[in-house]
Amino acid sequence: MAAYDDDNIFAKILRGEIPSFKVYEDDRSFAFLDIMPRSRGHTLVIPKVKATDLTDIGHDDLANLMSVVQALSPKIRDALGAEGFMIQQFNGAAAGQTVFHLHIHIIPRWEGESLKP
Ligand code: DGP
Repeated sequence: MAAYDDDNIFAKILRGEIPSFKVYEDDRSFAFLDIMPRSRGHTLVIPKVKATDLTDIGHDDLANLMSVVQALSPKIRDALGAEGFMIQQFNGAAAGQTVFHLHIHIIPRWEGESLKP
């Protein structure tokens, strides 16, 4: 696994160097709308600690991150009137990861509505 790159896009978003549409923030995590949404309200949740992927974060930080995902997901679903939500997370370029700061996708879903490509 490559070393964490301080200039990855999400690190720049965390530092406020690149704008984002903030959905939630606390002292350990940040959530914002995905720029290439697969459905309305597609949100990314990231830890503030430097972690390239799931293998690069401590248990306590991961537990905190997933607690935020658990709390935020139904709120996003209900705010949008969605009927469900998908959680996705990619590790490594071969698996489809394109930004190498750990992130969890929350993708709201509606019955019969296809995901955007
Ligand atoms: P992946 O690494 O495949 O899990 O996907 C990264 C996601 O990050 C992808 O859905 C698009 C999103 N993304 C990439 N660059 C930006 C950006 O500058 N701003 C925002 N809000 N999202 C981004």
